[in-house]
Amino acid sequence: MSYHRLTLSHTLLQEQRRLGRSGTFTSLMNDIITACKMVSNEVSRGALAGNLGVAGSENVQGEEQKKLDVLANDIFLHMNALGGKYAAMASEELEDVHTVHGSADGRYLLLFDPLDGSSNIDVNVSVGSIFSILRLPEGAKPGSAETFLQSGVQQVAAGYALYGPSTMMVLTTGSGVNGYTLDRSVGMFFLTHPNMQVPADTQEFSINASRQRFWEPPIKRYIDECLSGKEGPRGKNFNMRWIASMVAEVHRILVRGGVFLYPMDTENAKTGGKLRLMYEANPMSFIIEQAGGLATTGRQRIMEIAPSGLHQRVPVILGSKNEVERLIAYHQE
Ligand code: AHM
Ligand code: MG
Repeated sequence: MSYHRLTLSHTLLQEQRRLGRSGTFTSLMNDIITACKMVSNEVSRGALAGNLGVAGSENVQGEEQKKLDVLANDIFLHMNALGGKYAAMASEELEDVHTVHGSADGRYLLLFDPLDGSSNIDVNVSVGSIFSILRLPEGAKPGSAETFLQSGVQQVAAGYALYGPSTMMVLTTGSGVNGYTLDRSVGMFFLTHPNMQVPADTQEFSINASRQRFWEPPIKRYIDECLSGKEGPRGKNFNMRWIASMVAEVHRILVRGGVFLYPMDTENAKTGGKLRLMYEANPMSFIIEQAGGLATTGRQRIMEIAPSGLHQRVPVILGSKNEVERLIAYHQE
């Protein structure tokens, strides 16, 4: 029963009191929560609201935008500008930084992927929103892309909303990871998954196997060994999952362990990989590390990458500690 549980807003208030903070962060988190509830509503209404299908436009990455990509982006921009606490925002769907007008005292920066995994929308499979919060550097001019180019270790908070059979919000502010479930009847998120932990070992991996012919030797080796099961060098059988929705994939790993790979391969090497550092890889790495897992490119800790651009792409390997360590070792050999 949800009335015996803490709400997300209450846990934020508790944290604010514990740290003696002014409430700015709590207020900007409340705007994100509202935005996610609105996106959840649009996602769940689907075809009834005419929300499926393509928008007829392309984003900065040259990808075809879905109607819900555009709608979710508009919701995020609007709701998060209202509080005036952000100096600027950056989105997967926007080429340039979006300066928040009338926010002279805005001290934070918001990065987001408003609807991740959007190839799943029309087939009614889970999608999500991902966000990352940074501080506006002292004396920096809001509105320049350079202010956003901070490494992942500088994130103040990161989280995602998962629009699945239930809508969930998973959040870290740097002291563990908590998961909340939306109770639609009262429109509030309740704490249902306190202190989420990624198990150190796993027998489950996720990778888009259609790209196998492009993989580098360490990835080929790792997957071959998993596939050879009990009789192979790992001495155990592995299961495989691929949802094509990073939020759903990371959520599964937080709940029952696993390893997620979207590596750089010979085909995507020219762009550095597929997933975007600033609003996909960094926030997810922060969450996974806070839950006891690891996140790497194979050659470098993702959160230590010095970003070179707002839409930079990177290889991503994350999840259960012992598997990710094994993958790092294979890359070093
Ligand atoms: P998107 O932000 O355009 O939706 O792309 C990111 C998504 C991730 O959620 C997912 O892991 C990956 O792209 C799936 O890629 P693929 O279609 O190659 O399997
Ligand atoms: Mg995305």
